[in-house]
Amino acid sequence: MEKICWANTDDFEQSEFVIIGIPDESQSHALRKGTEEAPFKIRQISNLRDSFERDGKISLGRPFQGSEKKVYDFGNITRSQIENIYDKISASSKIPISIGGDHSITRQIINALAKKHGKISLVYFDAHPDFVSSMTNYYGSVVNDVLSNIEIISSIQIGIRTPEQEELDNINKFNLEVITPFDIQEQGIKQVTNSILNKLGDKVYISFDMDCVDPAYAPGVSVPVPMGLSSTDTVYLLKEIAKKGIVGMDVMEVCPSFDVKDRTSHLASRIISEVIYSSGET
Ligand SMILES: [Mn+2]
Repeated sequence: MEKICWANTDDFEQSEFVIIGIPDESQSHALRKGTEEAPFKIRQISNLRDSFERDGKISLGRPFQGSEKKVYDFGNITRSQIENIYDKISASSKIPISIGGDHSITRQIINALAKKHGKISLVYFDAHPDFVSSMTNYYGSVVNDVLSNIEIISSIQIGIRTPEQEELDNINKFNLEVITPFDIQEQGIKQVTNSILNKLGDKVYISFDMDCVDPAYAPGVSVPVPMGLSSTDTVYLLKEIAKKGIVGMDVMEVCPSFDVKDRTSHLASRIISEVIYSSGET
C-alpha cells in the first residue's frame, strides 16, 4: 500500500504525526457505499497530485506557510484495533490523523483518546449533526455516543445544514453551539474563526466529515448536502485551529466511487497537509 505523500519518516518513534487508515463502513446507513476505499484513494491521489518530479526526484507541493513536521504512515488498521493502537499513539504524545471509513469510527477514537486527555474539546465539521440518541453506535449518533468524553461548553459543530428534529432537540437540550454555512456568509470567516478559537479548550480534537464542504468542492461523499462550506473557508478555519494545537484529527466519509475526477480525495490530501504543517505554528 502506498504511503501518503506527506509521510517523511519510517520511524514511528521519531514521528510527531501518525496517519492511520481505517477502511470500515460497517456502521454507515448511507445509500452510497464505498467510504472504505478512501484511505487507499486519498494516499494514492496525494502521490499523484501533491508531488512533482524534477530530474527523477520527487518533491512535494507543500503548504505555503508552516514548517515541516515528522509524519509516519501507520498503514491501515481494523475497527477492533482502534483502542490498542490509539492507546499506543497517545502514550507517546503523537497526534493521530485518521482516515475513514464511516463517521462512527470517530466514536471509538475519541473514547480511546479521552483515556489520556480527559474531556475533549470537540470541533465537529459536518453537514449533519450526527446527534441522534434514539439509536446508538452508528454514523448518525456519534456526538451522542461520545457525550461523556467531551466538554460541551468548549465543543462546536460547523457546517450543519440538515438536522433531524431529534437532533435539533438534542442540540438545544445540551446547549451545543452550531455554526451553519449561513452564519459564515453573514459574519465572515475571520469573525467566525475568532469566536471559535475563543471557545476551544486545551485538548482539541477535529472530526472532519468531508460532507461539511459544498458538493461543488467535495462531490465524493456518502451523503452530500448542497450549500456547504467553501474549500478555502474550511481550510483557513482548520489551519487556525491547528495553530493552537490539536490532540488529533480525522477525515471521514470520503466516497471515491462517487467522486468527480478524484477532486474530493485531492482536497482531503491537501487538508491533511495544511493541518499538519500549521499545527502548533504561531
Ligand atoms: Mn458525519
